[in-house]
Amino acid sequence: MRIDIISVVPDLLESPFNHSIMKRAQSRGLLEVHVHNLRDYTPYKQGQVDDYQYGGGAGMVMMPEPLAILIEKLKEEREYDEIIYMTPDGNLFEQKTANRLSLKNNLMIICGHYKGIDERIRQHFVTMEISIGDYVLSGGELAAAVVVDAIGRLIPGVLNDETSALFDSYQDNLLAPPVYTRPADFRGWVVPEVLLSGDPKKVDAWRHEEALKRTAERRPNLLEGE
Ligand code: 6GU
Repeated sequence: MRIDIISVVPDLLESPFNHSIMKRAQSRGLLEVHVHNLRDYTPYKQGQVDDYQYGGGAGMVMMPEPLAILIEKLKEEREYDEIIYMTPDGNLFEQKTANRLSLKNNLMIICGHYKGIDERIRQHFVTMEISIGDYVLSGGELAAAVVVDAIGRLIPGVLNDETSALFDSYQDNLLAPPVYTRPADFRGWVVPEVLLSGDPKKVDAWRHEEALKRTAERRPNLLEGE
C-alpha cells in the first residue's frame, strides 16, 4: 500500500511511521508513506497556502490552488482508491473503517489546518472525510498518523502473529481482556490462577468473560451493536 499525505507541517509526520510496527511495515515493502509539503506547490509568494475567508470572520482557510496542483500531480502518477480529508466534521473513524482501508492500494490523505480547506476541494477531489473523535485538534496531522497506524498494522504480513489483530479490542465489538506477565506474584499481587492452569479452554473462557465484563462496564454501547 502507498499512502501520500499532504501537509503544511510535514515535520509533524517525521517520527510516527519510523518506529515499531510502522517501520517494519515499510522495511518489509508492505507500506510506503510519502509526506508532501503543500508549500512546495503553491503558485503564490512566500509559500502562501491560506487566506482570509469570504464573508468575513476569524481564521484562515487553505486556498484551493496549491491543493489542486498537488492533488492533480499525484493523481497523474497513480490512481487513488480514496482521497481522504482529515477534519473534525468528518465521519467517525472506527475499526471497520480501518479494516476496509487496509485492503486498498493507494490512499491520499489531506491534513487540514486553520479553519479547514476551501469547500470546492472537498466537493471536487475528496472522496472520504474522516474525524478521529469528538474533540478538536489544531491540525489533521496527528489524526492522519492515527489513521495510518490503524490501517498499516492490518496490512497482511505486517503483524508477525497473523492472528493477533483478530483479538484486538473492537475487532469483535469487545474490549480486550486483562493481560499479565512474569512474575506470577508481584508484591503479593497475584496473577489469576486460571492463566497458570495450562488449560487453553479454561483460559479462553476466562478471557471472554473478562472481555464481556469490561465492555459492559466501560462501553455498554458496544454490546448493543452500536
Ligand atoms: Cl481529523 N482533525 C482535526 N483538526 N481535529 C480533529 C480531527 C481531525 N478528528 C478529531 N478532531
